[in-house]
Amino acid sequence: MADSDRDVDPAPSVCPFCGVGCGIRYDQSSGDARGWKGPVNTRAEVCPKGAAAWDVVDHPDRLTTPLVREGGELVETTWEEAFDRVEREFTEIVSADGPDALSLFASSNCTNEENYVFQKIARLLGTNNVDNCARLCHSSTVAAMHERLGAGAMTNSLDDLGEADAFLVVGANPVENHPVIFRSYLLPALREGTTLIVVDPRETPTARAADRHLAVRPGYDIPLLNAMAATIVSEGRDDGEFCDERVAGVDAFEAFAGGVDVEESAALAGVGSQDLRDAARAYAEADRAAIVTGMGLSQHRCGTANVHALLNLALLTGNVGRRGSGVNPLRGQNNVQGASDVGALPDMLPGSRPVTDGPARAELAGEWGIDAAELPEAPGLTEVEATHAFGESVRGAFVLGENPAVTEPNANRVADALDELDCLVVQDLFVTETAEHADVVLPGSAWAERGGTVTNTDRQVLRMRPNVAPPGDARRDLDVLCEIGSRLTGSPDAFAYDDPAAVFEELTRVTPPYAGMSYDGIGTGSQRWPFPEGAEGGTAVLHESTYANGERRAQLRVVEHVDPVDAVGDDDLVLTTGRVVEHFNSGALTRRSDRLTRMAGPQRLQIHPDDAEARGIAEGDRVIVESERGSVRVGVEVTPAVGRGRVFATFHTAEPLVNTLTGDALDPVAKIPEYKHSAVRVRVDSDFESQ
Ligand SMILES: Nc1nc2c(c(=O)[nH]1)N[C@H]1C(S)=C(S)[C@@H](COP(=O)(O)OP(=O)(O)OC[C@H]3O[C@@H](n4cnc5c(=O)[nH]c(N)nc54)[C@H](O)[C@@H]3O)O[C@H]1N2
Ligand SMILES: Nc1nc2c(c(=O)[nH]1)N[C@H]1C(S)=C(S)[C@@H](COP(=O)(O)OP(=O)(O)OC[C@H]3O[C@@H](n4cnc5c(=O)[nH]c(N)nc54)[C@H](O)[C@@H]3O)O[C@H]1N2
Ligand code: SF4
Ligand SMILES: [Mo]
Repeated sequence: MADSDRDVDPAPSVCPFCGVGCGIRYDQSSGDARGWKGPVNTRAEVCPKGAAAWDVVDHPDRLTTPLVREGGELVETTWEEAFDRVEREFTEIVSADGPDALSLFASSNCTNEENYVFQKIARLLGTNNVDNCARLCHSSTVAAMHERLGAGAMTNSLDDLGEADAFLVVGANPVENHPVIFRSYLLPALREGTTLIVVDPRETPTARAADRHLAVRPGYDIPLLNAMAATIVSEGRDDGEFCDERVAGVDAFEAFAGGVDVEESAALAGVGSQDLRDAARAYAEADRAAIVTGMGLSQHRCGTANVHALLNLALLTGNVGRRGSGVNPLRGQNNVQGASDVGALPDMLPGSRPVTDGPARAELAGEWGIDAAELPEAPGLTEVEATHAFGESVRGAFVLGENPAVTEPNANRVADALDELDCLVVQDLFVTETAEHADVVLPGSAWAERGGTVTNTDRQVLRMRPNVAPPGDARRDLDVLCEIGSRLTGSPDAFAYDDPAAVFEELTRVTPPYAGMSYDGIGTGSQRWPFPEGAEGGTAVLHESTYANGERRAQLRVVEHVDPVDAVGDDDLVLTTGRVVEHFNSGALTRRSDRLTRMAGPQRLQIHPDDAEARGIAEGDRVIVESERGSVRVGVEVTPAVGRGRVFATFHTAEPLVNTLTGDALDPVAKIPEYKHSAVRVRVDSDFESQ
């Protein structure tokens, strides 16, 4: 399968998909991608996506030359003309409306170095309008954990999770979405007797592996988690010693918990009260219990509050700061953790320090040779807020390695918004659904065509290495961004890096958790943040004697249920969206792999047999699914696994475009969209039947 025109070098690199960070590389004997024994996939194991990763690299649809829009059409052009166009149009926008009229979408699919350079462009231009799609996945988790514990990241390492006596998995489906974590880190513990409790509306493959499955009503995790906390408190199963030493606000929380009606809360959450109590006991009785969490909790208009309610359980039971415990958000893309660590966020400088933090501003300005006063101080727009401002306060956007036309909520609105821009620049591997709206499309580099570092879900910084040169005239993302930065800011010196290692060296100086790391030191292993001197390889378990914010105690928090935004009428069903193992996010990459597409089969709306029957829907029918925002046509799979009153679809396809159905409501703190609760009506597509 190797592209015969390109020389290949099977240097160890990192899988471009999920945040597990498996080591993969080109394998000459098979002409395909293969795992190598990396720091995470220590036996060289990979999942079906990792195994198919080469399909993307030498795919015939790859962009091999820049494109610009002329007379309404995207036409091929030279790099010089493409760069000139970006420079001219963005400079005009900045002169007319100021730097905040630009918005930069960074990429969790790109390296730390690329994201660092990208946010440097924004900030040297004078705007904090830079964000990455961590916004769409764990921004709520990060907000709650950062506030309560001082660090928005997995509290524990994958290695020590296996020591847990119980796993409480809330709103995550690691069997499909973090397969190597499930198989290599969780499953061995389950085989040794660790209890698995899963809270998920659907009977997912993860739920099927569970000892206890609470099929929560979508959007009703707070009553469920509060009732678990109330059970723990009323039965005296909290860890008094830990609460005395490491927790604050215990009395107020216990008073609140005393007032929680477990029966009523369980009914509201759609689960049996006995099942709920048993799950609470199983979690609290375990000597070590680890929470694993994901999108089912985070992607709600009450995402941050959801995570606050979850953190209460860990604090009450003393399951923080010890091996085999903690609160562990499994991160999305291979570098969603790093993109945020290095400052591709509208409110944070590198190192998760607020854009208003005086010492951090001074440090960054010193490194960049500017006056701290030149750095923008007002927090910028988050991704979804930015699309709401397209054509109004935002006139130009640069989208690096993201496909918002498919992945942002309320897709009809997003498509219109993209067209409202004076200038949209997209840097990608393919002419994606987003690139179809662009004025300039820049051909970037795939995973196997770059060097640099990514930070995986358990805070390990890993190195990618090029296996092959980019195809045709495509260029390495970092080289493209440095040229753009140099032209837009008029400071070529600020972007004159010899290689990714030079960028890494700079970023370690201004990103405190990465201080002391080195490119050579990482080698084919990893360095984990925080990385204090003497802690070999970094710190596995956070919050051991003090929390990451230096505090000895973390607060318990009273959290009240928030009703979902969409009211659910009598004939409505609740749509939740999510993932399957074979496809990745917008599907821009995996839909182009024939083997993955074959394995996954066509997109299907899952519907319960009772709900199907009530609507005269049978297996294999095509249906129209309609929300207040729009409608899609899709085939159905009739299955009890989805639960009564609920339907499920993935968002991996452009046709049907499931995000046509989702809404614009945002969590007030983290600005994460409501992807997991939309009221929809479903009916047979009679046009289709009659065809
Ligand atoms: N195969 C594959 N792997 C991936 C990805 C992919 O697209 N495909 N994407 C990567 C990315 S970017 C991310 S962020 C991660 C996400 O990984 P996960 O967090 O596992 O993602 P989801 O499948 O979106 O959602 C998890 C579960 O939440 C459940 N859920 C829905 N609503 C609720 C609710 O109200 N409460 C609760 N408790 N659960 C609910 C869904 O049924 C679903 O099973 O995966 C990463 N890995
Ligand atoms: N309904 C619904 N919608 C969701 C979610 C959900 O659960 N339900 N989940 C949300 C979540 S958690 C996330 S993270 C987002 C993901 O949203 P996106 O980030 O928009 O999705 P991806 O498909 O990962 O987009 C990556 C793009 O980058 C390109 N790309 C990949 N690698 C490279 C590279 O190395 N260089 C360059 N230049 N380009 C590259 C790909 O071709 C693709 O077009 O979707 C969100 N949308
Ligand atoms: S588990 Fe994630 S990182 Fe590992 S091979 Fe699969 S997609 Fe890639
Ligand atoms: Mo994500």
